[in-house]
Amino acid sequence: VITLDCAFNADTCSWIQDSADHLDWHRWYGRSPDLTSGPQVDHANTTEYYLLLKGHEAHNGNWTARLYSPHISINSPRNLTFWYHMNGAGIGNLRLYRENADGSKEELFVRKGRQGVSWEQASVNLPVGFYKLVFEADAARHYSSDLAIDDIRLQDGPPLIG
Ligand SMILES: [Ca+2]
Ligand SMILES: [Ca+2]
Repeated sequence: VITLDCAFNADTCSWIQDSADHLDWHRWYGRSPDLTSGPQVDHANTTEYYLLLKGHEAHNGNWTARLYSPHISINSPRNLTFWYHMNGAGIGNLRLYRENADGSKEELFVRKGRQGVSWEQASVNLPVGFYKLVFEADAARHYSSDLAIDDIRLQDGPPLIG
């Protein structure tokens, strides 16, 4: 059984950092290092962890950080929720897409630029199929561009089989 659920408080659960991209997400707690972007606390408003893209690391051409799920089989449409924090003048893009076995991709969610001061919840429909999910983020500037995600949860339904 595979779970996509993750609060990032102990580790990244089943989610895997891509080693073929340019940089990694950081598991971080408390205030993000950029003073004009990023969250103060994780989504649960605790001293626990979230996942952070450090904008000053990311702003170098089209540098991205990706996070992969394991292969999953979705046999009937499912709903995935997660929380994101995108507050800063230099915020780039946050994408969630599916990557199929043949390498083709389909975007499921995208936000571009500043979205407000608070954590916001995303609700994404996962289509039927066999694929990996990929979170991908970048930065528009090297400052004011820290971007965070937290609390991924697959909503009601049967356990996932890889
Ligand atoms: Ca958390
Ligand atoms: Ca990486």
